[in-house]
Amino acid sequence: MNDDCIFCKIAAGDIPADKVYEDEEILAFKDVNPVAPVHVLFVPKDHIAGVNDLNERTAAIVGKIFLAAQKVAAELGVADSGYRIIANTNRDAGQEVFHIHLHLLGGRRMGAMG
Ligand code: DGP
Repeated sequence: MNDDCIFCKIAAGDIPADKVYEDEEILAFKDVNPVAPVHVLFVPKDHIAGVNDLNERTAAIVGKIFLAAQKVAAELGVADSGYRIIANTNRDAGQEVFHIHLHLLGGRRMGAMG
């Protein structure tokens, strides 16, 4: 737990969020500023600042998050229509919250990358 981290506080239950999935290691909740009809954030409960901070010990959480996202995409009805999973990393990608998270976006047609 990082005391200055908003997603650590959400994971600890200190700040409310609209949760859609939770297990021992992962929490998923609706993005406060959705850019698509389905916009869910997946975070590990343990603090990792971003993709650049993953290592051999912690990388497995990303696969687990993809499995959780697969489940949530099906539950929210976008598994067949399609969805996008994004991990913004540092300034050029516009990362705002430095607790690693994957965005699950779906429910509308999205343009090409870039
Ligand atoms: P980024 O770091 O750019 O990948 O995006 C962070 C996202 O987190 C952004 O879309 C807004 C969302 N967000 C920031 N603070 C909160 C919060 O307190 N609650 C929720 N549900 N979402 C948040």
